[in-house]
Amino acid sequence: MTDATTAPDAPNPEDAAALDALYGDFAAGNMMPLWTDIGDLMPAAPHPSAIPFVWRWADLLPLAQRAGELVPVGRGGERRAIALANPGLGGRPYISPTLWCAIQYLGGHEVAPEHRHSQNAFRFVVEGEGVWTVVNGDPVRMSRGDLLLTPGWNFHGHHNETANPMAWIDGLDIPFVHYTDTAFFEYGSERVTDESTPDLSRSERLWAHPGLRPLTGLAAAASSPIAAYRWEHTDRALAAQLELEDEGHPATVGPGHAAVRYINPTTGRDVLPTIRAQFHRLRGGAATSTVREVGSTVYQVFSGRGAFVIDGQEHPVSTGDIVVVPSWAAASIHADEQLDLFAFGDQPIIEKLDFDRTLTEAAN
Ligand code: 1HN
Repeated sequence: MTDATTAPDAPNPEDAAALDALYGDFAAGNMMPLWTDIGDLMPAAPHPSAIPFVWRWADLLPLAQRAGELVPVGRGGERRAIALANPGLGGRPYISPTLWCAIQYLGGHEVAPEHRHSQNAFRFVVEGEGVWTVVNGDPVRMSRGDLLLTPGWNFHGHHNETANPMAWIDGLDIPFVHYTDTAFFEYGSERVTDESTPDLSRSERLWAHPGLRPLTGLAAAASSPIAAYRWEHTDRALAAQLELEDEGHPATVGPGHAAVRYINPTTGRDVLPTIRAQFHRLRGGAATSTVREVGSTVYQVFSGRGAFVIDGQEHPVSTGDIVVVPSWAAASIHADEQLDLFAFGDQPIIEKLDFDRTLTEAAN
């Protein structure tokens, strides 16, 4: 028999009082013992606070339009950008723990002033035209299906050449930069520094020729020197993969699933040091396997209809809808008709730190 005074795991009253005092002194000393405060910091597998979530373009665009009528764009606010806030992230304007995603809206003839920041950014255009983004003085046309890059610390502003408004999505590594206290910001010119509207930026004229790099640019750069990845090239690359599959040559990542990664031509690696950008095309009726991957990924439907199945829950999607897949969520994509998807994620960070893992679940 044991009693309260002899049980090995029950402290005697003096010990209990001493333990309380110890915990009180830990708290007073800004210390936290591991044995009571590990919380969810050591899960057996990632257990994200971010949840799988879908924002509908049909909801986002009218709200951005209303902001366009009510809220001016200019110095101070800088951008009419409305962040997509993951409901699991406690009211922060983050779509995932590392990524920011916003819909940005620029009315006819409006100008978003120049500035620069250490955060890396890109824009992707699901519809519309007429805006040029000026990156380090180089005017870059923004058109449907284009991926536009603004690597960290490049001055950039946008101007709308037309009388029609335009909306697009922005992706940035704002949360990661915030957690790591690596943010710097500086204002630039209130107007864009070059209001010309060339079809191609100087960066594309120098760099965007397949398999060729200028001999004036042989050093590896952390970010891609190509300011715009044009839809005609992306579309052609994806179409070719599916044609080759039809001809019996292995070219797709899975049956009826063509995919490309946007790359930095100076390294062959991701376009930005913190953000991966890819594009997927699924034939109507095709589906991907169910995959878990460390790191978060955001998709925007460029065209078509289908569904994401994330952790067993089905989310139907159509053009413009934005889907976030948190780290290690089990996700597959199904196409009802040809489904074109732009995707971005934080995998360059994960891979540089050697935290990358993927798990493809057995088909059932
Ligand atoms: C920014 O500079 C842009 O340049 C978009 O369009 C969104 C969100 C936070 C901070 C800076 C842009 C941004 C941003």
